[in-house]
Amino acid sequence: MAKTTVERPVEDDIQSKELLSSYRLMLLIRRLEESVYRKFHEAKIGGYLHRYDGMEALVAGIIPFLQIPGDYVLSTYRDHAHALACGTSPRAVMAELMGRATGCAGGKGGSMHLIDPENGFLGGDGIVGGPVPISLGVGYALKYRGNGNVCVVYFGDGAMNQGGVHEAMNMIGLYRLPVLFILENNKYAMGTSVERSTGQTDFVLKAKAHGIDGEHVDGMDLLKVRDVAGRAIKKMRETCEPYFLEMSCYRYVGHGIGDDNTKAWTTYRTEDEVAQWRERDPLLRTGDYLEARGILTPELIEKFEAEIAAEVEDAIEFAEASAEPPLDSLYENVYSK
Ligand SMILES: Cc1ncc(C[n+]2csc(CCOP(=O)(O)OP(=O)(O)O)c2C)c(N)n1
Ligand SMILES: [Mg+2]
Repeated sequence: MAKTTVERPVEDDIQSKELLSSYRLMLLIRRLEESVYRKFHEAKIGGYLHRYDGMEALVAGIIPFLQIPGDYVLSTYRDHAHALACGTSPRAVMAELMGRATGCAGGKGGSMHLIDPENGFLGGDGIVGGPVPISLGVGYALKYRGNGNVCVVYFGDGAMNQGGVHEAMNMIGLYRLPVLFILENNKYAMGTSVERSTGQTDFVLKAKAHGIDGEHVDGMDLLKVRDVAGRAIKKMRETCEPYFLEMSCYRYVGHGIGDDNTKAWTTYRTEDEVAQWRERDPLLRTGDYLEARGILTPELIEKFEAEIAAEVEDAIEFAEASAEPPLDSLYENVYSK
């Protein structure tokens, strides 16, 4: 018997395509982070690094809504995902991690300082809370230009205890600048839980104290993130107002590469806690959602996995074959001209 095809509204098709592409982006981020862990332990990557495993929906559900060029993204040191979501190639990310001249910061930034202004990514930042005062300047410039552009700034629950963050938020609230705050509430700042570091654990209330409206979002749910962020960004373009999203999320591995990734629960979180959050993995949940609707199939997952494995391998080969920055470039780009 011939299969009957169900007519679906065009919006459904657009939504399906977007969801599929966000799913693939999350898979790329996860697989790249896993490869980065291996490469660090092979001593191919030096310095330090922080992974985004578990938090992928926070970039895959927001950054695709941005208009680049025009909009900007600022991130913390946990920034590989943000660069990839902005469109920085896996080659340029991997080469930067390996300190090569072909990296997106010319091999001088490393993991915490990926940057790609042409793709709207104004960089990661090793200073906890550092991106927020920068977003004040970016937001001011965007308001001044008046093109309806927005600046999305990512920062952590620990960063919310930094003085400079509140000074900047005060001014963003005062000047009504188009800054979208994405508070990555992954429950810990290194090994210190939110409950042990602040008397007010509701971060939206803290934003409201600065005259900035906001809401809580389940950051493990790609659809919810997309829904809230899509509406917020659309409104911000019309009103040129700041907005604040507290994203409840979780990092699956240790704080950084020095915090044993395989036994991250031994000191400050329990194995049970990690396992419970693993059940809410945004990749699995989005995959299940798409499979249930016939948008994703096991064959397509296999195809994505194969393509991504090749992309990551290509990035590694490219980085390893690239030269380190020449010694006489040491003083280049120290100051802007
Ligand atoms: C100004 C400053 N103080 C302290 C540190 C050391 N430090 C690095 S990461 C970190 C924890 C930040 O936690 P959070 O803001 O929740 O971000 P997460 O790592 O959870 O993404 C600290 C204290 C730093 N890099 N900068
Ligand atoms: Mg945190």
